[in-house]
Amino acid sequence: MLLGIKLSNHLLQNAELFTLTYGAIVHQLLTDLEEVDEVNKQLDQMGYNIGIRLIDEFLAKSNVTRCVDFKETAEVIAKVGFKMFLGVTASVTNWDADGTCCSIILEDNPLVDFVELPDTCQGLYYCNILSGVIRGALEMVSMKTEVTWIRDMLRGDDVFELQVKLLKQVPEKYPYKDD
Ligand code: MYR
Repeated sequence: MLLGIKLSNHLLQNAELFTLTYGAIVHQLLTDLEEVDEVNKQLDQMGYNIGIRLIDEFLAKSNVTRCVDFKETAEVIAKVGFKMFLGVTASVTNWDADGTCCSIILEDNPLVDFVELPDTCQGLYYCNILSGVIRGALEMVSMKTEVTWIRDMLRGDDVFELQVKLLKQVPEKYPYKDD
């Protein structure tokens, strides 16, 4: 067995179904791709594809207006985005001096409920879909980012820590061109 799912005898709630479905996707990718690095890439790509679509739903439902700077954007992701899509809030820390790199800290992550990684999966970034989602969503609001896992509770860390680095802010094009 590639991934251990510990499940006690109780009725599944929606959130649990979501968690288990995600586990099944990761499990299938591990079976199909065999290499954990490939699974990491695939999860990130899946997240990116979700992120570029999810931003519309996020902006429509949240009533969030354009953020004044990247600091505000990071807070919006942590407090509003995570709440909306994962049901938990995160905190933002470790800002660099120029305000273009920070960490989003997740103490509670429903994606990993019931999950234990066996030794064969130690290089796996199980939640890599989340980094892809953030990268994809931000790209749609003109921010090119690099999103990297710094700490991971499935690897024995005390929290999940995602580093979000703003690489480039692309000026937005006026959507209705004459030519
Ligand atoms: C702006 O400056 O236009 C506002 C940008 C807000 C971006 C919010 C992106 C939300 C991403 C949600 C991630 C959820 C992960 C589970």
